[in-house]
Amino acid sequence: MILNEIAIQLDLAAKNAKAIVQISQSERISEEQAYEIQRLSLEERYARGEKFVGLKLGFTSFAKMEQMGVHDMIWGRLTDAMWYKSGSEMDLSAFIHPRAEPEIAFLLKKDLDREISLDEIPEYIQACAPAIEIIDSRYENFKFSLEDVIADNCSSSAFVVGAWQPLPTSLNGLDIALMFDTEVREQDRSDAILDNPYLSVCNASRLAVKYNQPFKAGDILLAGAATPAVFIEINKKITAKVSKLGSCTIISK
Ligand code: OOG
Ligand code: MG
Repeated sequence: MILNEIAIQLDLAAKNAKAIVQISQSERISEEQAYEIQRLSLEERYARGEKFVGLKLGFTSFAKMEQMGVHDMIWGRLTDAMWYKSGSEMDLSAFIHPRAEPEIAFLLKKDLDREISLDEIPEYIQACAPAIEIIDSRYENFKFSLEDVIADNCSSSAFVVGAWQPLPTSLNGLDIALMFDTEVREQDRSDAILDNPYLSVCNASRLAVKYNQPFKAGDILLAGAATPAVFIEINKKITAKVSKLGSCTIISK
C-alpha cells in the first residue's frame, strides 16, 4: 500500500473518531516510512487550515514505555486545532478512546535549527508550564507497534497548557499528578521524564533536525508523560498539577 493511502486512512480515522486496524497487521513498514506517513497525514490537516504549533515527545518515561510495551522515544506534531484553553470543555464524542497524561510544556524563544545541549536551554527556551496531553490512538483497542504509533502521529489528539512560568534552574524533584475531580489518578516525580525533563528539549532539537521539521520561536514542546495515561471518563474535571509550576485543567463532556 502506498504511504499516502495509509496517511489518509489515519487522518480520516482521527477526523471521524473511528478506529482502524493496525497497519502492522497487513503491512511491514520501517520507522522511516512511519514518520513519512505521519508527515503526509499532517499535510491533510494543514490542507484543512490547521497550523503546526509544536512537537511532542512520547515514551520519555519508563512508566509510559512499560504501559504501551514499546522501547523507544517517539515524536509527533501538534496543531492549533488540538490546543484547548485551560478550563475549557472537551466533547468526548470527537475522540475514540481518549486518555489523559500529565506533562510539562516548553515555549521556544529562538528557532531550534540544530541539536542543543543542556547549558544552551536558557538561550532557546522562554518558559515552561504544566500541561495535559490527550492521546487517542486511532487503532482498535489502543494497541500498536512502534511503527504503527509513529505513523498515527504518536496518538496526538489534544493538549492543554497552563500559565507559562519562568524557567527554574532545575526541573528535577517536582511532583507531577493527574487528577480527575479531587482524586489523584496517577502521580510521579518529574525525574521520571528522561531523568531530567530539560533533556526533552535537547532530544526534540535533535529529532527536529534529523527529520527536517522546522521548530521555531513561539512553538511549543510537550516533554512526554511522567506517568501512565488514564482513560478519560465523562463529566470529570481533569487536572495536571506540577509542584512549583502550578496546574491546568480540562472538563470532559
Ligand atoms: C503514544 C503517545 C505517548 C507520551 O507522553 O509518552 C505519549 C501512546 O501512548 O499512545 O504521548
Ligand atoms: Mg504525551
